[in-house]
Amino acid sequence: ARAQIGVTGLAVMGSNIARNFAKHGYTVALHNRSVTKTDALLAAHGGDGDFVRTETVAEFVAALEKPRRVLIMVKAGDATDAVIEELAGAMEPGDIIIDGGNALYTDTIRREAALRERGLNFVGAGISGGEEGALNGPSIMPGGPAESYESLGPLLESIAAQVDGTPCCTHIGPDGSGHFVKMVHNGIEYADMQLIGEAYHLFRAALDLDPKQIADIFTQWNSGDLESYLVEITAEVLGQVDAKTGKPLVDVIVDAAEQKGTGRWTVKSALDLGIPVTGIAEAVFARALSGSRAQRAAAKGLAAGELAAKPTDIAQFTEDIRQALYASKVVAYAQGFDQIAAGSAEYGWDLKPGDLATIWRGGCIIRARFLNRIKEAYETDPALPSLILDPYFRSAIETAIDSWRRVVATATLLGIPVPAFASSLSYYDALRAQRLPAALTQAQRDFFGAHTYERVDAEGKYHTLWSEDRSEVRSS
Ligand code: NBP
Repeated sequence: ARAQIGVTGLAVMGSNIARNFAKHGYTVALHNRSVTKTDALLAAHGGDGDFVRTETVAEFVAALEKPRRVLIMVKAGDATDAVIEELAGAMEPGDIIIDGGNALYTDTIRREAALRERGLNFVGAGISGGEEGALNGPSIMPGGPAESYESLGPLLESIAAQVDGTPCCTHIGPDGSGHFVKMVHNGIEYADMQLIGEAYHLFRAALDLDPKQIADIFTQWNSGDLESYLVEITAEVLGQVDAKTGKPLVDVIVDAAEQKGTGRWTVKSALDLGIPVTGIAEAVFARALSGSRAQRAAAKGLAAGELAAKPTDIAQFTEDIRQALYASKVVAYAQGFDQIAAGSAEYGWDLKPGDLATIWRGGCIIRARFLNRIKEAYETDPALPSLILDPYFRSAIETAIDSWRRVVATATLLGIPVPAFASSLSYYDALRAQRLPAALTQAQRDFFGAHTYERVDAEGKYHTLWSEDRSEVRSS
Protein backbone atom coordinates (compact mmCIF):
# COMPACT_ATOMS: atom_id res chain seq x y z
CA ALA A 1 0.00 0.00 0.00
CA ARG A 2 1.59 3.22 -1.07
CA ALA A 3 -1.07 5.59 -2.40
CA GLN A 4 -2.09 8.54 -0.18
CA ILE A 5 -5.38 9.00 -1.97
CA GLY A 6 -7.59 6.98 -4.27
CA VAL A 7 -9.97 8.35 -6.89
CA THR A 8 -12.83 6.23 -8.22
CA GLY A 9 -14.93 7.55 -11.10
CA LEU A 10 -12.57 8.75 -13.79
CA ALA A 11 -14.83 10.72 -16.11
CA VAL A 12 -13.80 14.31 -16.74
CA MET A 13 -14.01 15.54 -13.13
CA GLY A 14 -12.42 12.51 -11.48
CA SER A 15 -9.59 12.32 -14.02
CA ASN A 16 -8.73 15.94 -13.60
CA ILE A 17 -8.77 15.81 -9.81
CA ALA A 18 -6.62 12.67 -9.85
CA ARG A 19 -4.12 14.51 -12.08
CA ASN A 20 -4.26 17.53 -9.78
CA PHE A 21 -3.36 15.32 -6.78
CA ALA A 22 -0.56 13.66 -8.76
CA LYS A 23 0.85 17.03 -9.86
CA HIS A 24 1.03 17.98 -6.19
CA GLY A 25 3.24 15.00 -5.47
CA TYR A 26 0.71 12.54 -4.09
CA THR A 27 0.62 8.94 -5.18
CA VAL A 28 -2.88 8.38 -6.51
CA ALA A 29 -4.65 5.04 -6.82
CA LEU A 30 -6.99 5.01 -9.80
CA HIS A 31 -10.22 3.09 -10.20
CA ASN A 32 -13.20 3.21 -12.52
CA ARG A 33 -16.13 0.82 -13.00
CA SER A 34 -14.97 0.17 -16.56
CA VAL A 35 -11.19 -0.06 -16.81
CA THR A 36 -11.11 1.67 -20.20
CA LYS A 37 -11.34 5.10 -18.54
CA THR A 38 -8.48 4.22 -16.17
CA ASP A 39 -6.29 3.16 -19.06
CA ALA A 40 -7.25 6.18 -21.15
CA LEU A 41 -6.20 8.46 -18.30
CA LEU A 42 -2.88 6.66 -17.86
CA ALA A 43 -2.21 6.66 -21.59
CA ALA A 44 -2.86 10.37 -21.97
CA HIS A 45 -1.55 11.74 -18.67
CA GLY A 46 0.36 8.98 -16.90
CA GLY A 47 3.37 11.31 -16.89
CA ASP A 48 1.65 13.85 -14.65
CA GLY A 49 2.82 12.00 -11.54
CA ASP A 50 2.69 8.77 -9.59
CA PHE A 51 -0.42 6.70 -10.30
CA VAL A 52 -1.36 3.19 -9.20
CA ARG A 53 -3.55 1.41 -11.75
CA THR A 54 -6.20 -0.87 -10.24
CA GLU A 55 -9.04 -2.87 -11.75
CA THR A 56 -11.05 -4.20 -8.83
CA VAL A 57 -12.28 -2.47 -5.69
CA ALA A 58 -10.24 -4.95 -3.62
CA GLU A 59 -7.05 -3.98 -5.48
CA PHE A 60 -7.96 -0.32 -5.20
CA VAL A 61 -8.50 -0.43 -1.44
CA ALA A 62 -5.35 -2.51 -0.95
CA ALA A 63 -3.30 0.14 -2.75
CA LEU A 64 -4.09 2.79 -0.14
CA GLU A 65 -2.17 3.85 2.97
CA LYS A 66 -4.13 3.76 6.23
CA PRO A 67 -6.28 5.50 7.18
CA ARG A 68 -7.48 5.09 3.62
CA ARG A 69 -8.81 8.08 1.76
CA VAL A 70 -11.03 7.50 -1.26
CA LEU A 71 -12.60 10.22 -3.36
CA ILE A 72 -15.72 9.18 -5.27
CA MET A 73 -16.39 11.17 -8.47
CA VAL A 74 -19.30 9.33 -10.06
CA LYS A 75 -22.65 10.45 -11.33
CA ALA A 76 -24.64 11.72 -8.34
CA GLY A 77 -27.53 9.56 -7.13
CA ASP A 78 -27.83 5.78 -7.21
CA ALA A 79 -24.33 5.34 -8.62
CA THR A 80 -22.91 7.03 -5.53
CA ASP A 81 -24.80 4.66 -3.22
CA ALA A 82 -23.63 1.65 -5.23
CA VAL A 83 -20.00 2.75 -5.09
CA ILE A 84 -20.17 3.60 -1.38
CA GLU A 85 -21.62 0.18 -0.62
CA GLU A 86 -18.87 -1.59 -2.52
CA LEU A 87 -16.11 0.47 -0.93
CA ALA A 88 -17.51 0.28 2.59
CA GLY A 89 -17.49 -3.50 2.38
CA ALA A 90 -13.77 -3.45 1.63
CA MET A 91 -12.67 -0.66 3.98
CA GLU A 92 -11.93 -0.59 7.72
CA PRO A 93 -13.03 1.56 10.65
CA GLY A 94 -11.27 4.92 10.60
CA ASP A 95 -11.02 5.02 6.79
CA ILE A 96 -12.43 8.03 4.97
CA ILE A 97 -14.82 8.04 2.02
CA ILE A 98 -15.24 11.39 0.29
CA ASP A 99 -18.08 12.04 -2.13
CA GLY A 100 -17.01 14.86 -4.43
CA GLY A 101 -20.05 14.60 -6.70
CA ASN A 102 -22.99 16.97 -6.71
CA ALA A 103 -25.00 15.02 -4.13
CA LEU A 104 -28.21 16.30 -2.65
CA TYR A 105 -27.31 17.30 0.91
CA THR A 106 -30.07 15.21 2.44
CA ASP A 107 -28.54 12.13 0.75
CA THR A 108 -25.22 13.12 2.30
CA ILE A 109 -26.81 13.39 5.75
CA ARG A 110 -28.25 9.89 5.31
CA ARG A 111 -25.00 8.39 3.99
CA GLU A 112 -22.89 9.98 6.71
CA ALA A 113 -25.12 8.57 9.44
CA ALA A 114 -25.11 5.08 7.93
CA LEU A 115 -21.33 4.99 7.48
CA ARG A 116 -20.68 6.40 10.95
CA GLU A 117 -22.60 3.38 12.32
CA ARG A 118 -20.06 1.22 10.52
CA GLY A 119 -17.07 3.15 11.91
CA LEU A 120 -16.27 4.85 8.62
CA ASN A 121 -15.81 8.58 8.11
CA PHE A 122 -17.90 10.02 5.34
CA VAL A 123 -17.12 13.43 3.91
CA GLY A 124 -19.58 15.04 1.51
CA ALA A 125 -17.46 17.55 -0.37
CA GLY A 126 -18.89 20.11 -2.75
CA ILE A 127 -16.41 20.75 -5.55
CA SER A 128 -16.85 23.70 -7.88
CA GLY A 129 -14.94 24.94 -10.86
CA GLY A 130 -15.89 22.53 -13.62
CA GLU A 131 -13.22 20.52 -15.40
CA GLU A 132 -10.72 23.33 -15.53
CA GLY A 133 -11.00 23.93 -11.79
CA ALA A 134 -10.69 20.23 -11.05
CA LEU A 135 -7.38 20.15 -12.87
CA ASN A 136 -5.85 23.44 -11.81
CA GLY A 137 -7.46 24.22 -8.48
CA PRO A 138 -11.14 23.99 -7.58
CA SER A 139 -13.03 25.50 -4.69
CA ILE A 140 -13.71 22.64 -2.26
CA MET A 141 -16.43 22.57 0.39
CA PRO A 142 -15.90 19.46 2.55
CA GLY A 143 -18.40 18.59 5.28
CA GLY A 144 -18.31 15.61 7.61
CA PRO A 145 -16.58 14.83 10.91
CA ALA A 146 -13.99 17.37 12.02
CA GLU A 147 -11.52 14.54 12.82
CA SER A 148 -11.46 13.39 9.23
CA TYR A 149 -10.56 16.90 8.12
CA GLU A 150 -7.33 16.65 10.12
CA SER A 151 -6.13 13.86 7.89
CA LEU A 152 -7.84 15.00 4.71
CA GLY A 153 -7.63 18.79 4.93
CA PRO A 154 -3.96 19.18 3.98
CA LEU A 155 -4.45 17.13 0.80
CA LEU A 156 -7.56 18.98 -0.27
CA GLU A 157 -6.12 22.38 0.59
CA SER A 158 -3.01 21.70 -1.47
CA ILE A 159 -4.97 20.94 -4.66
CA ALA A 160 -7.52 23.74 -4.18
CA ALA A 161 -7.30 27.15 -5.83
CA GLN A 162 -5.25 29.64 -3.80
CA VAL A 163 -6.13 33.31 -3.41
CA ASP A 164 -3.64 35.61 -1.67
CA GLY A 165 -2.00 32.53 -0.20
CA THR A 166 -5.26 31.20 1.25
CA PRO A 167 -6.62 27.90 -0.07
CA CYS A 168 -10.17 27.87 -1.41
CA CYS A 169 -11.01 24.95 0.87
CA THR A 170 -11.99 24.77 4.51
CA HIS A 171 -13.92 22.40 6.72
CA ILE A 172 -17.53 23.54 6.34
CA GLY A 173 -19.29 21.65 9.14
CA PRO A 174 -20.93 18.29 9.95
CA ASP A 175 -22.57 15.76 7.62
CA GLY A 176 -24.47 17.37 4.70
CA SER A 177 -23.22 20.93 5.22
CA GLY A 178 -20.59 20.83 2.46
CA HIS A 179 -23.07 19.70 -0.16
CA PHE A 180 -25.68 22.14 1.13
CA VAL A 181 -23.30 25.02 0.74
CA LYS A 182 -22.26 23.81 -2.72
CA MET A 183 -25.94 23.64 -3.67
CA VAL A 184 -26.53 27.26 -2.63
CA HIS A 185 -23.32 28.23 -4.45
CA ASN A 186 -24.83 26.75 -7.60
CA GLY A 187 -28.09 28.55 -6.94
CA ILE A 188 -26.22 31.84 -6.73
CA GLU A 189 -24.48 30.88 -9.95
CA TYR A 190 -27.90 30.49 -11.61
CA ALA A 191 -28.93 33.96 -10.40
CA ASP A 192 -25.66 35.51 -11.52
CA MET A 193 -25.98 33.98 -14.99
CA GLN A 194 -29.60 35.09 -15.32
CA LEU A 195 -28.71 38.67 -14.32
CA ILE A 196 -25.92 38.75 -16.88
CA GLY A 197 -28.38 37.37 -19.44
CA GLU A 198 -30.86 40.14 -18.67
CA ALA A 199 -28.15 42.79 -19.03
CA TYR A 200 -27.21 41.29 -22.40
CA HIS A 201 -30.84 41.20 -23.51
CA LEU A 202 -31.25 44.89 -22.65
CA PHE A 203 -28.17 45.80 -24.68
CA ARG A 204 -29.62 44.05 -27.67
CA ALA A 205 -33.30 44.89 -27.38
CA ALA A 206 -33.18 48.34 -25.78
CA LEU A 207 -29.95 49.70 -27.27
CA ASP A 208 -29.64 47.66 -30.50
CA LEU A 209 -26.01 46.77 -29.81
CA ASP A 210 -24.48 43.73 -31.49
CA PRO A 211 -22.75 40.87 -29.65
CA LYS A 212 -19.28 42.17 -30.46
CA GLN A 213 -20.09 45.60 -28.98
CA ILE A 214 -21.60 43.95 -25.92
CA ALA A 215 -18.53 41.73 -25.56
CA ASP A 216 -16.42 44.90 -25.38
CA ILE A 217 -18.65 46.30 -22.63
CA PHE A 218 -18.34 43.11 -20.59
CA THR A 219 -14.57 43.16 -21.07
CA GLN A 220 -14.53 46.69 -19.73
CA TRP A 221 -16.79 45.76 -16.80
CA ASN A 222 -14.40 42.97 -15.95
CA SER A 223 -11.79 45.50 -14.87
CA GLY A 224 -14.13 47.08 -12.30
CA ASP A 225 -16.38 46.05 -9.39
CA LEU A 226 -18.04 43.39 -11.54
CA GLU A 227 -14.76 41.59 -12.18
CA SER A 228 -15.61 37.89 -12.13
CA TYR A 229 -15.22 34.66 -13.99
CA LEU A 230 -18.79 34.79 -15.33
CA VAL A 231 -18.41 38.34 -16.69
CA GLU A 232 -15.08 37.36 -18.23
CA ILE A 233 -16.47 34.31 -20.02
CA THR A 234 -19.53 36.29 -21.12
CA ALA A 235 -17.21 38.59 -23.07
CA GLU A 236 -15.49 35.58 -24.61
CA VAL A 237 -18.75 33.90 -25.57
CA LEU A 238 -20.19 37.07 -27.11
CA GLY A 239 -17.00 37.61 -29.10
CA GLN A 240 -17.14 34.13 -30.60
CA VAL A 241 -18.02 33.88 -34.29
CA ASP A 242 -19.65 30.74 -35.72
CA ALA A 243 -17.29 29.18 -38.27
CA LYS A 244 -20.14 27.76 -40.32
CA THR A 245 -22.24 30.89 -40.81
CA GLY A 246 -19.95 33.78 -39.88
CA LYS A 247 -22.63 34.96 -37.44
CA PRO A 248 -22.04 35.56 -33.74
CA LEU A 249 -22.13 32.09 -32.16
CA VAL A 250 -24.71 33.22 -29.61
CA ASP A 251 -27.14 33.87 -32.49
CA VAL A 252 -27.02 30.31 -33.79
CA ILE A 253 -27.52 28.66 -30.38
CA VAL A 254 -31.09 27.62 -29.51
CA ASP A 255 -32.37 29.88 -26.73
CA ALA A 256 -33.37 27.11 -24.33
CA ALA A 257 -31.18 26.78 -21.23
CA GLU A 258 -31.04 23.38 -19.58
CA GLN A 259 -30.46 22.54 -15.94
CA LYS A 260 -29.12 19.57 -14.06
CA GLY A 261 -30.90 20.25 -10.79
CA THR A 262 -28.82 22.12 -8.23
CA GLY A 263 -30.67 25.40 -8.88
CA ARG A 264 -33.99 23.65 -8.47
CA TRP A 265 -32.76 21.98 -5.28
CA THR A 266 -31.72 25.35 -3.90
CA VAL A 267 -35.17 26.78 -4.47
CA LYS A 268 -36.93 23.72 -3.05
CA SER A 269 -34.78 23.90 0.07
CA ALA A 270 -35.39 27.65 0.34
CA LEU A 271 -39.14 27.03 0.15
CA ASP A 272 -38.85 24.53 3.00
CA LEU A 273 -36.71 26.88 5.05
CA GLY A 274 -39.03 29.82 4.29
CA ILE A 275 -36.26 31.98 2.84
CA PRO A 276 -37.06 34.21 -0.14
CA VAL A 277 -34.38 33.50 -2.72
CA THR A 278 -36.21 35.42 -5.42
CA GLY A 279 -33.17 35.95 -7.64
CA ILE A 280 -32.35 32.24 -7.73
CA ALA A 281 -35.98 31.24 -8.17
CA GLU A 282 -36.45 33.64 -11.08
CA ALA A 283 -33.31 32.22 -12.68
CA VAL A 284 -34.57 28.64 -12.36
CA PHE A 285 -38.00 29.62 -13.72
CA ALA A 286 -36.43 31.63 -16.55
CA ARG A 287 -34.59 28.50 -17.70
CA ALA A 288 -37.83 26.54 -17.51
CA LEU A 289 -39.67 29.18 -19.54
CA SER A 290 -36.90 29.30 -22.11
CA GLY A 291 -37.26 25.55 -22.51
CA SER A 292 -41.04 25.67 -23.04
CA ARG A 293 -40.49 25.91 -26.74
CA ALA A 294 -43.92 24.79 -27.96
CA GLN A 295 -45.69 27.19 -25.65
CA ARG A 296 -43.42 30.05 -26.66
CA ALA A 297 -43.99 29.31 -30.34
CA ALA A 298 -47.75 29.29 -29.76
CA ALA A 299 -47.48 32.66 -28.00
CA LYS A 300 -45.98 34.34 -31.05
CA GLY A 301 -47.91 37.48 -31.87
CA LEU A 302 -49.26 38.13 -28.36
CA ALA A 303 -49.83 41.84 -27.95
CA ALA A 304 -47.09 43.98 -26.44
CA GLY A 305 -49.26 47.07 -26.04
CA GLU A 306 -47.91 50.53 -26.66
CA LEU A 307 -44.16 50.53 -26.12
CA ALA A 308 -42.01 53.46 -25.08
CA ALA A 309 -39.16 54.91 -27.14
CA LYS A 310 -35.74 53.32 -26.66
CA PRO A 311 -33.17 55.17 -24.56
CA THR A 312 -31.11 57.60 -26.64
CA ASP A 313 -28.26 58.17 -24.21
CA ILE A 314 -26.41 54.90 -24.76
CA ALA A 315 -23.59 55.69 -22.34
CA GLN A 316 -26.02 56.56 -19.55
CA PHE A 317 -28.19 53.49 -20.07
CA THR A 318 -25.10 51.28 -20.26
CA GLU A 319 -24.03 52.60 -16.88
CA ASP A 320 -27.58 52.11 -15.58
CA ILE A 321 -27.44 48.46 -16.63
CA ARG A 322 -24.08 48.04 -14.93
CA GLN A 323 -25.46 49.47 -11.70
CA ALA A 324 -28.63 47.37 -11.92
CA LEU A 325 -26.53 44.26 -12.43
CA TYR A 326 -24.36 45.04 -9.44
CA ALA A 327 -27.26 45.85 -7.12
CA SER A 328 -29.24 42.78 -8.20
CA LYS A 329 -26.16 40.66 -7.68
CA VAL A 330 -25.82 41.97 -4.12
CA VAL A 331 -29.45 40.94 -3.53
CA ALA A 332 -28.90 37.46 -4.98
CA TYR A 333 -25.89 36.87 -2.73
CA ALA A 334 -27.67 38.35 0.29
CA GLN A 335 -30.52 35.90 -0.28
CA GLY A 336 -28.14 32.97 -0.76
CA PHE A 337 -26.35 33.81 2.48
CA ASP A 338 -29.73 34.07 4.25
CA GLN A 339 -30.48 30.54 3.07
CA ILE A 340 -27.12 29.34 4.35
CA ALA A 341 -27.82 30.91 7.75
CA ALA A 342 -31.25 29.26 7.83
CA GLY A 343 -29.85 25.86 6.81
CA SER A 344 -27.17 26.21 9.45
CA ALA A 345 -29.77 26.91 12.14
CA GLU A 346 -32.09 24.14 10.94
CA TYR A 347 -29.40 21.44 10.96
CA GLY A 348 -27.19 22.82 13.77
CA TRP A 349 -24.17 23.23 11.49
CA ASP A 350 -22.71 26.48 12.83
CA LEU A 351 -21.70 27.62 9.33
CA LYS A 352 -19.40 30.63 8.98
CA PRO A 353 -20.52 32.87 6.10
CA GLY A 354 -17.18 34.70 6.00
CA ASP A 355 -15.37 31.39 5.44
CA LEU A 356 -17.61 30.62 2.49
CA ALA A 357 -16.99 33.99 0.87
CA THR A 358 -13.27 33.32 1.36
CA ILE A 359 -13.26 29.93 -0.34
CA TRP A 360 -15.46 31.13 -3.20
CA ARG A 361 -12.95 33.81 -4.18
CA GLY A 362 -11.09 31.36 -6.41
CA GLY A 363 -11.57 28.08 -8.23
CA CYS A 364 -15.34 28.19 -8.51
CA ILE A 365 -17.76 29.48 -11.11
CA ILE A 366 -18.96 32.42 -9.00
CA ARG A 367 -15.44 33.62 -8.19
CA ALA A 368 -15.42 37.38 -8.21
CA ARG A 369 -13.69 40.43 -6.82
CA PHE A 370 -16.95 41.14 -5.03
CA LEU A 371 -16.40 38.14 -2.70
CA ASN A 372 -13.57 39.98 -0.95
CA ARG A 373 -16.17 42.54 0.07
CA ILE A 374 -18.48 39.82 1.36
CA LYS A 375 -15.63 38.28 3.32
CA GLU A 376 -14.86 41.68 4.87
CA ALA A 377 -18.53 42.29 5.63
CA TYR A 378 -18.79 39.09 7.66
CA GLU A 379 -15.41 39.65 9.30
CA THR A 380 -16.66 43.01 10.54
CA ASP A 381 -20.01 41.63 11.68
CA PRO A 382 -20.47 37.84 11.68
CA ALA A 383 -24.10 38.33 12.76
CA LEU A 384 -25.01 40.71 9.92
CA PRO A 385 -28.84 40.50 9.57
CA SER A 386 -28.52 40.86 5.77
CA LEU A 387 -25.57 41.40 3.49
CA ILE A 388 -27.45 44.41 2.15
CA LEU A 389 -27.03 46.09 5.55
CA ASP A 390 -23.24 45.96 5.48
CA PRO A 391 -22.05 49.58 5.13
CA TYR A 392 -20.17 48.90 1.89
CA PHE A 393 -23.06 47.15 0.14
CA ARG A 394 -25.58 49.54 1.56
CA SER A 395 -23.76 52.45 0.00
CA ALA A 396 -23.16 50.55 -3.25
CA ILE A 397 -26.92 50.07 -3.54
CA GLU A 398 -27.57 53.70 -2.66
CA THR A 399 -25.30 54.63 -5.55
CA ALA A 400 -27.04 52.16 -7.87
CA ILE A 401 -30.65 52.64 -6.87
CA ASP A 402 -31.69 55.31 -9.38
CA SER A 403 -30.10 53.40 -12.24
CA TRP A 404 -31.68 50.18 -11.04
CA ARG A 405 -35.16 51.72 -11.04
CA ARG A 406 -34.61 53.25 -14.49
CA VAL A 407 -33.53 49.89 -15.90
CA VAL A 408 -36.52 47.99 -14.50
CA ALA A 409 -38.95 50.74 -15.53
CA THR A 410 -37.46 51.11 -19.00
CA ALA A 411 -37.43 47.36 -19.58
CA THR A 412 -41.09 47.19 -18.57
CA LEU A 413 -42.04 50.06 -20.89
CA LEU A 414 -40.13 48.40 -23.73
CA GLY A 415 -41.65 44.96 -23.12
CA ILE A 416 -38.28 43.36 -22.33
CA PRO A 417 -38.42 40.66 -19.63
CA VAL A 418 -36.11 41.28 -16.67
CA PRO A 419 -37.47 38.90 -14.03
CA ALA A 420 -34.34 38.80 -11.87
CA PHE A 421 -33.61 42.55 -12.03
CA ALA A 422 -37.24 43.34 -11.23
CA SER A 423 -37.75 40.81 -8.47
CA SER A 424 -34.47 41.82 -6.82
CA LEU A 425 -35.57 45.43 -6.81
CA SER A 426 -38.97 44.47 -5.41
CA TYR A 427 -37.28 42.40 -2.74
CA TYR A 428 -35.12 45.38 -1.80
CA ASP A 429 -38.13 47.68 -1.66
CA ALA A 430 -40.06 45.16 0.44
CA LEU A 431 -37.16 44.73 2.85
CA ARG A 432 -36.96 48.50 3.22
CA ALA A 433 -40.70 49.04 3.64
CA GLN A 434 -41.64 49.32 7.27
CA ARG A 435 -45.25 48.45 6.55
CA LEU A 436 -46.18 45.60 4.20
CA PRO A 437 -49.60 44.51 2.88
CA ALA A 438 -49.14 41.34 4.92
CA ALA A 439 -51.46 42.93 7.53
CA LEU A 440 -54.26 42.57 5.00
CA THR A 441 -53.23 39.01 4.16
CA GLN A 442 -53.31 38.07 7.83
CA ALA A 443 -56.73 39.72 8.24
CA GLN A 444 -58.04 37.71 5.29
CA ARG A 445 -56.67 34.54 6.88
CA ASP A 446 -58.45 35.45 10.08
CA PHE A 447 -61.66 36.11 8.11
CA PHE A 448 -61.86 32.79 6.32
CA GLY A 449 -59.94 30.52 8.67
CA ALA A 450 -59.91 32.13 12.13
CA HIS A 451 -56.14 32.10 11.96
CA THR A 452 -55.88 35.06 14.39
CA TYR A 453 -53.56 38.06 14.20
CA GLU A 454 -51.27 40.08 16.43
CA ARG A 455 -51.90 43.77 17.12
CA VAL A 456 -49.33 46.53 16.77
CA ASP A 457 -50.41 47.96 20.12
CA ALA A 458 -50.89 44.95 22.41
CA GLU A 459 -49.46 41.55 23.27
CA GLY A 460 -51.20 38.32 22.36
CA LYS A 461 -53.28 36.88 19.53
CA TYR A 462 -56.65 38.23 18.47
CA HIS A 463 -59.58 37.14 16.34
CA THR A 464 -62.44 39.17 14.92
CA LEU A 465 -65.83 37.45 15.00
CA TRP A 466 -66.31 38.11 11.29
CA SER A 467 -69.56 36.17 10.88
CA GLU A 468 -71.09 37.44 14.13
CA ASP A 469 -71.02 40.96 15.46
CA ARG A 470 -67.45 41.64 14.28
CA SER A 471 -66.22 42.33 17.76
CA GLU A 472 -62.66 41.32 18.61
CA VAL A 473 -61.78 38.56 21.04
CA ARG A 474 -58.46 37.64 22.52
CA SER A 475 -57.44 34.19 21.43
CA SER A 476 -56.21 31.70 24.04
P1 NBP B 1 -20.45 11.87 -14.70
O1 NBP B 1 -21.38 12.55 -13.79
O2 NBP B 1 -20.75 11.85 -16.15
O3 NBP B 1 -20.28 10.35 -14.19
C1 NBP B 1 -19.52 9.40 -14.92
C2 NBP B 1 -18.77 8.48 -13.98
O4 NBP B 1 -19.69 7.79 -13.13
C3 NBP B 1 -18.00 7.42 -14.75
O5 NBP B 1 -16.78 7.22 -14.09
C4 NBP B 1 -18.92 6.21 -14.62
O6 NBP B 1 -18.25 5.00 -14.76
C5 NBP B 1 -19.40 6.38 -13.23
N1 NBP B 1 -20.58 5.56 -12.89
C6 NBP B 1 -21.86 5.64 -13.31
BR1 NBP B 1 -22.46 6.84 -14.54
N2 NBP B 1 -22.68 4.74 -12.76
C7 NBP B 1 -21.88 4.00 -11.95
C8 NBP B 1 -22.12 2.91 -11.10
N3 NBP B 1 -23.35 2.42 -10.94
N4 NBP B 1 -21.08 2.40 -10.44
C9 NBP B 1 -19.84 2.91 -10.58
N5 NBP B 1 -19.55 3.97 -11.36
C10 NBP B 1 -20.55 4.53 -12.05
O7 NBP B 1 -18.95 12.42 -14.49
P2 NBP B 1 -18.41 13.91 -14.26
O8 NBP B 1 -19.04 14.87 -15.19
O9 NBP B 1 -16.95 13.77 -14.24
O10 NBP B 1 -18.94 14.30 -12.81
C11 NBP B 1 -18.60 13.53 -11.66
C12 NBP B 1 -19.32 14.12 -10.47
O11 NBP B 1 -18.86 15.45 -10.25
C13 NBP B 1 -20.83 14.22 -10.62
O12 NBP B 1 -21.45 13.95 -9.39
C14 NBP B 1 -21.05 15.65 -11.01
O13 NBP B 1 -22.33 16.11 -10.66
C15 NBP B 1 -19.96 16.35 -10.23
N6 NBP B 1 -19.52 17.63 -10.75
C16 NBP B 1 -19.36 17.82 -12.07
C17 NBP B 1 -18.93 19.05 -12.55
C18 NBP B 1 -18.71 19.27 -14.01
O14 NBP B 1 -18.38 20.40 -14.39
N7 NBP B 1 -18.86 18.27 -14.86
C19 NBP B 1 -18.63 20.06 -11.67
C20 NBP B 1 -18.77 19.84 -10.33
C21 NBP B 1 -19.21 18.62 -9.88
P3 NBP B 1 -18.10 4.28 -16.21
O15 NBP B 1 -16.93 4.94 -16.86
O16 NBP B 1 -17.85 2.86 -15.90
O17 NBP B 1 -19.39 4.51 -16.94
